[in-house]
Amino acid sequence: MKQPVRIAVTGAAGQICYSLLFRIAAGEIYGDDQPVILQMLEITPALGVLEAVKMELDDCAFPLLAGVVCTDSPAVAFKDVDAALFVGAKPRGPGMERKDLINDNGKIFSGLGQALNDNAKKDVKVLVVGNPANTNAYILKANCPDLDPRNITALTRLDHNRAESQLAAKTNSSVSDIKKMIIWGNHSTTQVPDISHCTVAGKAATGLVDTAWAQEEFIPKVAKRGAEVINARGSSSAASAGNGVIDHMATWIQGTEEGNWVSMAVPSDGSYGIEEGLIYSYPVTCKNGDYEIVKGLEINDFIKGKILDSQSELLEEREAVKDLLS
Ligand code: NAX
Repeated sequence: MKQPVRIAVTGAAGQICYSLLFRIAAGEIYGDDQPVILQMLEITPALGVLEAVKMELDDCAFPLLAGVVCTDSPAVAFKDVDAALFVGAKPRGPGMERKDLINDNGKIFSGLGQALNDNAKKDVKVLVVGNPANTNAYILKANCPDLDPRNITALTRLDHNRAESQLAAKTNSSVSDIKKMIIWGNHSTTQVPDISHCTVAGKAATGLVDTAWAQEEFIPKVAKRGAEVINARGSSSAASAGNGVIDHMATWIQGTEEGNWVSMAVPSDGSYGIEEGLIYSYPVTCKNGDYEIVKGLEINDFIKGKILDSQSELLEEREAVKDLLS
Protein backbone atom coordinates (compact mmCIF):
# COMPACT_ATOMS: atom_id res chain seq x y z
CA MET A 1 0.00 0.00 0.00
CA LYS A 2 1.24 3.53 -0.82
CA GLN A 3 1.93 6.09 1.94
CA PRO A 4 -1.17 8.29 2.45
CA VAL A 5 -1.24 11.82 1.02
CA ARG A 6 -2.43 14.62 3.30
CA ILE A 7 -5.08 17.03 2.05
CA ALA A 8 -6.10 20.13 4.01
CA VAL A 9 -9.61 21.42 3.37
CA THR A 10 -10.83 24.73 4.85
CA GLY A 11 -14.51 25.53 5.36
CA ALA A 12 -15.00 21.80 5.82
CA ALA A 13 -18.38 22.10 7.58
CA GLY A 14 -19.85 24.15 4.71
CA GLN A 15 -22.08 23.35 1.74
CA ILE A 16 -19.44 22.65 -0.92
CA CYS A 17 -17.47 20.37 1.37
CA TYR A 18 -20.54 18.29 2.15
CA SER A 19 -20.15 16.71 -1.28
CA LEU A 20 -16.44 17.37 -1.88
CA LEU A 21 -14.99 15.59 1.17
CA PHE A 22 -16.80 12.34 0.44
CA ARG A 23 -15.55 12.26 -3.14
CA ILE A 24 -11.95 12.92 -2.04
CA ALA A 25 -12.27 10.09 0.49
CA ALA A 26 -13.54 7.83 -2.29
CA GLY A 27 -10.28 8.40 -4.19
CA GLU A 28 -11.51 10.75 -6.91
CA ILE A 29 -8.53 13.15 -6.79
CA TYR A 30 -5.49 10.90 -6.38
CA GLY A 31 -6.88 7.68 -7.83
CA ASP A 32 -8.21 4.44 -6.44
CA ASP A 33 -4.89 3.09 -5.14
CA GLN A 34 -3.89 6.13 -3.09
CA PRO A 35 -4.87 6.43 0.61
CA VAL A 36 -5.69 9.94 1.83
CA ILE A 37 -5.73 11.73 5.18
CA LEU A 38 -8.21 14.64 5.41
CA GLN A 39 -7.10 17.57 7.60
CA MET A 40 -10.25 19.65 7.99
CA LEU A 41 -10.18 23.28 9.18
CA GLU A 42 -13.13 25.28 10.47
CA ILE A 43 -13.76 28.34 12.61
CA THR A 44 -14.32 27.47 16.28
CA PRO A 45 -18.16 27.86 16.30
CA ALA A 46 -18.45 25.33 13.45
CA LEU A 47 -16.41 22.55 15.14
CA GLY A 48 -19.57 20.76 16.33
CA VAL A 49 -20.91 20.48 12.77
CA LEU A 50 -17.43 19.49 11.60
CA GLU A 51 -17.48 16.60 14.09
CA ALA A 52 -20.74 15.43 12.49
CA VAL A 53 -19.06 15.51 9.06
CA LYS A 54 -16.30 13.30 10.48
CA MET A 55 -18.91 10.90 11.89
CA GLU A 56 -20.47 10.57 8.44
CA LEU A 57 -17.07 10.08 6.80
CA ASP A 58 -16.37 7.30 9.33
CA ASP A 59 -19.79 5.76 8.61
CA CYS A 60 -18.97 5.48 4.90
CA ALA A 61 -16.08 3.10 5.73
CA PHE A 62 -14.05 4.40 2.77
CA PRO A 63 -11.18 1.94 2.26
CA LEU A 64 -8.82 4.75 1.13
CA LEU A 65 -9.52 7.09 4.05
CA ALA A 66 -6.49 6.66 6.30
CA GLY A 67 -7.28 9.44 8.79
CA VAL A 68 -9.44 12.47 9.53
CA VAL A 69 -8.34 15.53 11.52
CA CYS A 70 -10.85 18.15 12.75
CA THR A 71 -9.33 21.41 13.93
CA ASP A 72 -9.70 25.17 14.25
CA SER A 73 -5.90 25.60 14.14
CA PRO A 74 -4.45 26.42 10.69
CA ALA A 75 -1.03 25.13 11.82
CA VAL A 76 -2.54 21.71 12.61
CA ALA A 77 -4.63 21.61 9.42
CA PHE A 78 -1.70 22.46 7.14
CA LYS A 79 0.91 20.23 8.80
CA ASP A 80 2.84 18.34 6.10
CA VAL A 81 0.05 18.59 3.51
CA ASP A 82 0.51 17.60 -0.12
CA ALA A 83 -2.57 19.56 -1.20
CA ALA A 84 -4.58 22.39 0.36
CA LEU A 85 -8.10 23.29 -0.76
CA PHE A 86 -9.22 26.73 0.45
CA VAL A 87 -13.00 26.45 0.32
CA GLY A 88 -13.89 28.46 3.44
CA ALA A 89 -14.43 32.17 3.17
CA LYS A 90 -16.54 34.85 4.75
CA PRO A 91 -19.79 35.16 2.77
CA ARG A 92 -21.12 38.48 1.55
CA GLY A 93 -23.57 39.79 4.16
CA PRO A 94 -26.54 42.16 3.72
CA GLY A 95 -25.46 45.65 2.68
CA MET A 96 -21.84 44.55 2.28
CA GLU A 97 -19.95 46.06 -0.65
CA ARG A 98 -17.73 43.89 -2.86
CA LYS A 99 -14.70 45.82 -1.61
CA ASP A 100 -15.63 44.96 2.03
CA LEU A 101 -15.83 41.30 1.04
CA ILE A 102 -12.43 41.53 -0.64
CA ASN A 103 -10.93 43.22 2.38
CA ASP A 104 -12.38 40.87 5.02
CA ASN A 105 -11.40 37.77 3.08
CA GLY A 106 -8.04 39.30 2.29
CA LYS A 107 -7.22 39.42 5.99
CA ILE A 108 -8.28 35.78 6.42
CA PHE A 109 -6.17 34.64 3.47
CA SER A 110 -3.04 36.51 4.55
CA GLY A 111 -3.17 34.77 7.95
CA LEU A 112 -3.88 31.38 6.41
CA GLY A 113 -1.06 31.93 3.91
CA GLN A 114 1.50 32.38 6.67
CA ALA A 115 0.34 29.18 8.37
CA LEU A 116 0.45 27.30 5.06
CA ASN A 117 3.96 28.60 4.35
CA ASP A 118 5.25 27.45 7.74
CA ASN A 119 3.60 24.01 7.86
CA ALA A 120 2.85 22.54 4.44
CA LYS A 121 5.21 20.54 2.22
CA LYS A 122 7.18 22.92 0.02
CA ASP A 123 5.62 21.53 -3.17
CA VAL A 124 2.04 21.64 -1.83
CA LYS A 125 -0.61 22.02 -4.54
CA VAL A 126 -3.02 24.79 -3.59
CA LEU A 127 -6.51 25.50 -4.93
CA VAL A 128 -8.55 28.51 -3.79
CA VAL A 129 -12.35 28.27 -4.12
CA GLY A 130 -13.57 30.83 -1.57
CA ASN A 131 -14.48 34.12 -3.22
CA PRO A 132 -13.06 36.39 -4.51
CA ALA A 133 -11.07 33.30 -5.50
CA ASN A 134 -8.41 34.82 -7.79
CA THR A 135 -7.55 37.66 -5.43
CA ASN A 136 -7.61 35.41 -2.36
CA ALA A 137 -5.12 33.17 -4.18
CA TYR A 138 -3.00 36.23 -5.01
CA ILE A 139 -2.88 37.20 -1.31
CA LEU A 140 -2.06 33.64 -0.33
CA LYS A 141 0.81 33.59 -2.83
CA ALA A 142 2.20 36.88 -1.46
CA ASN A 143 2.20 35.37 2.04
CA CYS A 144 3.89 32.08 1.08
CA PRO A 145 7.47 33.07 0.16
CA ASP A 146 8.84 29.55 0.73
CA LEU A 147 6.36 27.72 -1.51
CA ASP A 148 6.43 27.32 -5.29
CA PRO A 149 4.22 30.22 -6.49
CA ARG A 150 3.20 28.26 -9.61
CA ASN A 151 1.40 25.82 -7.32
CA ILE A 152 -1.06 28.44 -6.06
CA THR A 153 -4.17 28.30 -8.24
CA ALA A 154 -7.85 29.25 -8.18
CA LEU A 155 -10.99 27.52 -9.42
CA THR A 156 -12.48 28.28 -12.83
CA ARG A 157 -13.16 24.64 -13.71
CA LEU A 158 -16.78 25.00 -12.64
CA ASP A 159 -17.12 27.83 -15.18
CA HIS A 160 -15.34 25.66 -17.78
CA ASN A 161 -17.76 22.78 -17.12
CA ARG A 162 -20.75 25.14 -17.30
CA ALA A 163 -19.50 26.44 -20.66
CA GLU A 164 -19.07 22.91 -22.07
CA SER A 165 -22.55 22.00 -20.94
CA GLN A 166 -24.13 25.11 -22.53
CA LEU A 167 -22.36 24.52 -25.86
CA ALA A 168 -23.32 20.83 -25.84
CA ALA A 169 -26.98 21.75 -25.28
CA LYS A 170 -26.89 24.38 -28.03
CA THR A 171 -25.34 21.97 -30.57
CA ASN A 172 -27.37 18.90 -29.51
CA SER A 173 -24.20 17.06 -28.68
CA SER A 174 -22.66 15.37 -25.68
CA VAL A 175 -20.24 17.19 -23.37
CA SER A 176 -17.66 14.53 -24.20
CA ASP A 177 -17.75 15.78 -27.82
CA ILE A 178 -16.65 19.27 -26.74
CA LYS A 179 -12.90 19.93 -26.73
CA LYS A 180 -10.74 23.02 -26.13
CA MET A 181 -13.16 25.26 -24.26
CA ILE A 182 -11.53 28.27 -22.59
CA ILE A 183 -12.39 30.43 -19.60
CA TRP A 184 -10.13 33.49 -19.48
CA GLY A 185 -9.68 35.83 -16.54
CA ASN A 186 -11.34 36.32 -13.19
CA HIS A 187 -13.90 33.97 -11.58
CA SER A 188 -16.53 36.72 -11.68
CA THR A 189 -18.95 38.16 -14.19
CA THR A 190 -16.00 39.59 -16.18
CA GLN A 191 -14.77 36.07 -16.97
CA VAL A 192 -14.51 35.29 -20.68
CA PRO A 193 -15.94 31.96 -21.82
CA ASP A 194 -14.46 31.54 -25.32
CA ILE A 195 -15.49 28.99 -27.96
CA SER A 196 -13.10 30.28 -30.67
CA HIS A 197 -10.88 27.20 -30.46
CA CYS A 198 -13.57 24.67 -29.52
CA THR A 199 -14.44 21.64 -31.52
CA VAL A 200 -17.69 19.70 -31.27
CA ALA A 201 -17.22 16.09 -32.40
CA GLY A 202 -14.21 17.29 -34.40
CA LYS A 203 -15.94 20.25 -36.10
CA ALA A 204 -15.15 23.91 -35.33
CA ALA A 205 -17.76 25.24 -32.89
CA THR A 206 -17.68 28.64 -34.61
CA GLY A 207 -19.14 26.96 -37.73
CA LEU A 208 -22.02 25.43 -35.72
CA VAL A 209 -23.34 28.43 -33.78
CA ASP A 210 -23.66 32.04 -34.86
CA THR A 211 -21.42 34.77 -33.53
CA ALA A 212 -24.31 36.68 -31.94
CA TRP A 213 -25.18 33.63 -29.81
CA ALA A 214 -21.53 33.12 -28.77
CA GLN A 215 -21.07 36.77 -27.82
CA GLU A 216 -24.47 37.89 -26.52
CA GLU A 217 -26.05 34.76 -25.03
CA PHE A 218 -23.38 32.20 -24.28
CA ILE A 219 -20.91 34.48 -22.46
CA PRO A 220 -23.42 36.08 -20.05
CA LYS A 221 -25.22 32.76 -19.53
CA VAL A 222 -22.01 31.10 -18.29
CA ALA A 223 -20.73 34.15 -16.40
CA LYS A 224 -24.04 34.58 -14.55
CA ARG A 225 -24.84 30.90 -14.03
CA GLY A 226 -23.85 31.12 -10.35
CA ALA A 227 -26.48 33.83 -9.77
CA GLU A 228 -29.06 31.75 -11.66
CA VAL A 229 -28.42 28.82 -9.31
CA ILE A 230 -28.64 31.08 -6.25
CA ASN A 231 -32.01 32.43 -7.42
CA ALA A 232 -33.40 28.94 -7.96
CA ARG A 233 -31.85 27.21 -4.96
CA GLY A 234 -31.65 29.97 -2.38
CA SER A 235 -27.94 29.31 -1.85
CA SER A 236 -24.86 29.11 -4.04
CA SER A 237 -23.73 26.21 -6.21
CA ALA A 238 -22.42 23.47 -3.95
CA ALA A 239 -22.32 20.00 -5.56
CA SER A 240 -21.24 21.39 -8.94
CA ALA A 241 -18.56 23.51 -7.24
CA GLY A 242 -17.33 20.41 -5.38
CA ASN A 243 -17.26 18.59 -8.70
CA GLY A 244 -15.21 21.42 -10.23
CA VAL A 245 -12.69 21.06 -7.38
CA ILE A 246 -12.39 17.32 -7.99
CA ASP A 247 -11.92 17.89 -11.74
CA HIS A 248 -9.32 20.67 -11.21
CA MET A 249 -7.21 18.62 -8.79
CA ALA A 250 -7.58 15.26 -10.57
CA THR A 251 -6.57 16.79 -13.92
CA TRP A 252 -3.60 18.60 -12.36
CA ILE A 253 -2.37 15.39 -10.73
CA GLN A 254 -3.36 12.81 -13.34
CA GLY A 255 -3.06 14.88 -16.57
CA THR A 256 -5.24 16.20 -19.40
CA GLU A 257 -6.56 13.87 -22.08
CA GLU A 258 -4.71 13.87 -25.42
CA GLY A 259 -5.88 16.67 -27.73
CA ASN A 260 -7.69 18.64 -25.05
CA TRP A 261 -7.03 21.22 -22.38
CA VAL A 262 -8.80 22.61 -19.30
CA SER A 263 -9.12 26.04 -17.69
CA MET A 264 -7.24 26.83 -14.47
CA ALA A 265 -6.59 30.19 -12.81
CA VAL A 266 -2.81 30.24 -12.31
CA PRO A 267 -0.11 32.89 -11.78
CA SER A 268 0.31 34.63 -15.13
CA ASP A 269 3.70 34.31 -16.80
CA GLY A 270 2.86 37.30 -19.00
CA SER A 271 1.14 35.17 -21.67
CA TYR A 272 -1.47 36.98 -23.79
CA GLY A 273 -0.36 40.36 -22.41
CA ILE A 274 -1.60 39.71 -18.86
CA GLU A 275 0.50 41.19 -16.06
CA GLU A 276 2.91 38.64 -14.62
CA GLY A 277 1.89 37.17 -11.26
CA LEU A 278 -1.86 37.94 -11.45
CA ILE A 279 -3.94 34.83 -10.81
CA TYR A 280 -5.62 34.57 -14.20
CA SER A 281 -7.60 31.78 -15.84
CA TYR A 282 -5.91 30.28 -18.90
CA PRO A 283 -6.20 27.16 -21.02
CA VAL A 284 -3.65 24.70 -19.62
CA THR A 285 -2.45 21.18 -20.29
CA CYS A 286 -1.35 18.97 -17.39
CA LYS A 287 1.23 16.17 -17.29
CA ASN A 288 3.25 14.46 -14.53
CA GLY A 289 1.64 16.57 -11.79
CA ASP A 290 2.47 19.87 -13.49
CA TYR A 291 0.59 22.27 -15.77
CA GLU A 292 1.58 24.43 -18.71
CA ILE A 293 -0.26 27.44 -20.13
CA VAL A 294 -1.27 26.86 -23.77
CA LYS A 295 0.69 29.44 -25.74
CA GLY A 296 0.34 31.11 -29.13
CA LEU A 297 -3.43 30.89 -29.64
CA GLU A 298 -4.89 33.44 -32.01
CA ILE A 299 -7.29 35.74 -30.16
CA ASN A 300 -9.88 37.82 -32.02
CA ASP A 301 -10.39 41.50 -31.16
CA PHE A 302 -13.69 40.93 -29.35
CA ILE A 303 -12.17 38.36 -26.97
CA LYS A 304 -8.97 40.42 -26.62
CA GLY A 305 -10.99 43.40 -25.32
CA LYS A 306 -12.81 41.23 -22.81
CA ILE A 307 -9.60 39.55 -21.64
CA LEU A 308 -8.19 42.99 -20.82
CA ASP A 309 -11.42 44.05 -19.04
CA SER A 310 -11.14 41.03 -16.77
CA GLN A 311 -7.49 41.90 -16.10
CA SER A 312 -8.57 45.47 -15.15
CA GLU A 313 -10.97 44.05 -12.57
CA LEU A 314 -8.20 41.92 -11.07
CA LEU A 315 -5.88 44.93 -10.92
CA GLU A 316 -8.60 46.87 -9.05
CA GLU A 317 -9.07 43.98 -6.61
CA ARG A 318 -5.31 43.86 -6.05
CA GLU A 319 -5.25 47.59 -5.35
CA ALA A 320 -7.98 47.09 -2.70
CA VAL A 321 -5.81 44.59 -0.78
CA LYS A 322 -2.38 46.09 -1.35
CA ASP A 323 -1.71 46.41 2.40
CA LEU A 324 -2.02 42.63 2.79
CA LEU A 325 0.62 41.81 0.21
CA SER A 326 3.60 41.41 2.51
P1 NAX B 1 -20.63 27.87 3.27
O1 NAX B 1 -20.94 29.20 3.88
O2 NAX B 1 -21.65 26.80 3.26
O3 NAX B 1 -19.32 27.27 3.96
C1 NAX B 1 -18.17 28.03 4.19
C2 NAX B 1 -17.54 27.48 5.44
O4 NAX B 1 -16.30 28.16 5.61
C3 NAX B 1 -18.37 27.73 6.70
O5 NAX B 1 -18.60 26.47 7.35
C4 NAX B 1 -17.49 28.66 7.53
O6 NAX B 1 -17.60 28.38 8.92
C5 NAX B 1 -16.11 28.32 7.00
N1 NAX B 1 -15.11 29.38 7.21
C6 NAX B 1 -15.26 30.72 7.14
N2 NAX B 1 -14.10 31.34 7.43
C7 NAX B 1 -13.19 30.37 7.66
C8 NAX B 1 -11.82 30.38 8.03
N3 NAX B 1 -11.15 31.53 8.23
N4 NAX B 1 -11.19 29.19 8.19
C9 NAX B 1 -11.86 28.04 8.01
N5 NAX B 1 -13.17 27.96 7.69
C10 NAX B 1 -13.82 29.11 7.51
O7 NAX B 1 -20.12 28.22 1.78
P2 NAX B 1 -19.96 27.24 0.53
O8 NAX B 1 -21.24 27.18 -0.21
O9 NAX B 1 -19.31 25.97 0.93
O10 NAX B 1 -18.96 28.14 -0.37
C11 NAX B 1 -17.64 28.38 0.03
C12 NAX B 1 -16.99 29.46 -0.84
O11 NAX B 1 -16.95 29.03 -2.20
C13 NAX B 1 -17.73 30.81 -0.85
O12 NAX B 1 -16.77 31.85 -0.72
C14 NAX B 1 -18.34 30.84 -2.23
O13 NAX B 1 -18.52 32.18 -2.69
C15 NAX B 1 -17.29 30.13 -3.04
N6 NAX B 1 -17.67 29.59 -4.35
C16 NAX B 1 -16.72 29.59 -5.32
C17 NAX B 1 -16.95 29.04 -6.57
C18 NAX B 1 -15.88 29.00 -7.61
O14 NAX B 1 -16.14 28.48 -8.71
N7 NAX B 1 -14.66 29.53 -7.37
C19 NAX B 1 -18.30 28.52 -6.93
C20 NAX B 1 -19.13 28.14 -5.73
C21 NAX B 1 -19.04 29.11 -4.58
O15 NAX B 1 -19.83 30.24 -4.85
